[in-house]
Amino acid sequence: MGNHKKLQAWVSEVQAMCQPSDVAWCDGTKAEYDHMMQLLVDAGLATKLNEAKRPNSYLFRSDPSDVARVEDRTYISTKNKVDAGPTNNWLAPDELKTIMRGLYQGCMKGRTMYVIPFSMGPIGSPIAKIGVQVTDSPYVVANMHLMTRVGTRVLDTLGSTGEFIPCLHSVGKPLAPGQADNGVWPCAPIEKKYIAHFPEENLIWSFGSGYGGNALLGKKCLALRIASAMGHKEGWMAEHMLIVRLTNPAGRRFHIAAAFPSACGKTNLAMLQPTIKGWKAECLGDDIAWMKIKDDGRLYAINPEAGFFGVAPGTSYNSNPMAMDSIRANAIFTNCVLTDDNDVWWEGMDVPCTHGIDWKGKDWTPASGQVGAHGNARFTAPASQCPVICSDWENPEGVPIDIFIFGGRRTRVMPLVHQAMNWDHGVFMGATAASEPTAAALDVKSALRRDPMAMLPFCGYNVGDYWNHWFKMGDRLGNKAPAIFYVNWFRKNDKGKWLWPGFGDNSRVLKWMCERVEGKADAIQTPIGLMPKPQDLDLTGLDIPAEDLQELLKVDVNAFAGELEDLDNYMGKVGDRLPKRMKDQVAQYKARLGRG
Ligand code: OXD
Ligand code: MN
Repeated sequence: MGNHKKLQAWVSEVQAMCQPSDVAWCDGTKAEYDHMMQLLVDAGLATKLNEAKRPNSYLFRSDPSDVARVEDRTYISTKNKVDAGPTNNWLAPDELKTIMRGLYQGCMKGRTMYVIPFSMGPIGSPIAKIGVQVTDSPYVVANMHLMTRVGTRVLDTLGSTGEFIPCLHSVGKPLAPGQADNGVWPCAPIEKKYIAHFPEENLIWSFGSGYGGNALLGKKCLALRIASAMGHKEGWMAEHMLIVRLTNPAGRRFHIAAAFPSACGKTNLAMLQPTIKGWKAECLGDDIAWMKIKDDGRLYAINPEAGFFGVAPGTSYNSNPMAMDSIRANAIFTNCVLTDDNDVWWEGMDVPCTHGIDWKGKDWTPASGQVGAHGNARFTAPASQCPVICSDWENPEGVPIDIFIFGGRRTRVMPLVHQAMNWDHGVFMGATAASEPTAAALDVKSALRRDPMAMLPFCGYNVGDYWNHWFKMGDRLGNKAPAIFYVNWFRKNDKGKWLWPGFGDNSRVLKWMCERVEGKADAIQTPIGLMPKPQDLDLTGLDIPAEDLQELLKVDVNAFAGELEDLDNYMGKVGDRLPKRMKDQVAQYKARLGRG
C-alpha cells in the first residue's frame, strides 16, 4: 500500500464513507487478474469462453440501463458555471458533492473496495500521469489491468509525495448480509448515476454505473476531461485522437493524429493496412493522444492507454483484421452474443451465427427480429496484442506529429478531403466538425451534430477557452505545427451508394497528405480549403467511375452556404468566451463562400 500519506488518508476517508467489508490494494499481477475473473464467474457475472478458440477470455452481460456512457449524467463541476461552458452539464462543487456524499454513504457494504494505482502513459514518461482508482467492481479492476498500467511499480514511482489524481468509483449497489450478485449486473438506477469531474482540484467521482467510460475512470474521465483541463493550464494537449505511423516507400515516417466522433471508424483507421504498394502503417493508439511541445519545437504524442476498448459490432476480418487478431486471446467482451460453442459473435462479424444467447441473456436466432449483440457491445484487449502495434508505442518520449486529421460522418456536402490553409483555419475546421446522426433527418439543417475536435462529450472546460488554447498552441509551434486536414469517408450519391471504398483504401488519401507535407503534391484553392485534383490521388488498382470521383471532390458552395445559419447558432452558444480569432475565421469563411 505504499507510504504515501496523502493517498493513505484519502483511501481511509473513502473507506469510512463507503463502508466496504474489506480493502484490497491491487498489484497488477496475472494472479490478481485471474482472481478477479474467478470472483466474477462465481458471482454469475462472467462466462469463461472456449479455451481452445479464445484462450483466457470472458464474456459479460451488463444491465440494459448500463450499456454506454451517460452524457446526461456527466458533470464538469467548477466554481463558476461559465468555466464549464455551454457544452457541459454543470452543478456547483459543494452542491454536487453533498448529493454524491449522500449516495456514497454505505454504498460498498458487503463488497471489497479495491485500490488501483495506475499510470496513464508509460510509467515514468515525462508526459504520463498517475491516478488511483478506488472501486467496488472486480470487472473494473480487470479492465483497468488491460486499459492502463496497474500496480506496485506505479506506487513506487509515486513515492511518498508524488502527485496523483484520485478517482472514486462505486457501482452503487450495496449487498445485504448474505446477499450476492447472483448473475445480476450491479449498478444504480439512471437517476442516481453521476459521473462527476472537479477539474479545479483534479478529482473524479463516479457513482452508479459499472460500464465502460463511466467506470474505467482512466479513459474518458481522466485522460480526456481532467487531462484536457490540465493541458489548458499547463500548456499541453489531451485530445480524442488515434495515433498512427505511416512509412512511405522511401522509408520516411509520418505520424498522424486523427480526431473523429464515436462510431466514425477511429479504431479502423488506427489499424489500417494500406492498399498502396510500398506504404506501411503501424498503430500507436486508437482513442486518445497526449501531446507536448519538446525542445526541438515539435509536438510529441503518447497514447496514455495500454489497451483497446473497441466497439464490437461491425468489426470483422474484412473491416479490421488487425482488431480481430488483437482480441484472439486474453480479452474481455461485454454485451456480445454467446455462441453454442462458447465463443462470441456480433452483427457485422461477417461469419454466420444461427443460434446463441443474446446480450440480454435470452435464447437468440437471426430470426428473433432483434440484434443479438448490443450496438455498443465492446471488447477490451491489450494493445500489445495488435499485430501492427508500432515498436515506439511505449516510447516515453512520444512520436513527433506531422499531420492532424478531423472528420465526421456526412453522406452529403462534405468532400473526401481538404486541407487547412493555415493553423487558424485548421482550428476552425476542427471546431466546426460535424456528423449527421441519422439518414432520416438529412434534410433538417439542425440535424448536424457539431462535435468540436470530437471532444464534445470530453472537453473538461469551456469550449471557447479550449479553442483559444488550440490557437495559442499554434502560435508556439509556428512553422513546426502539424498540417491540418479534414476527411469524410462517408459520402454517398443520390441513389445512396457509397462513393469511396474506405478502410485500407483510405491510405490513398493519407498518401496525398504526406506528399503535401513533403511539398510534393499539388492542391487547388477552394472556398473551404485546399483540395487535390483528381489526378493527385493515387487510385492505382481502384475502379472508381470518373463522375463518382468528381462528386467526391466537389465543393457545392450553395450547400455550404445553406449551413451558415446552423454555424452562426452554434458559434453564438459559446457567448463571451468565443475567441476573436474564431470570429475572424467565420467571417473569412463566409466571405470565401460569397456570403460575407
Ligand atoms: C469511446 C467513445 O468509447 O468515444 O471511445 O465513445
Ligand atoms: Mn473514443
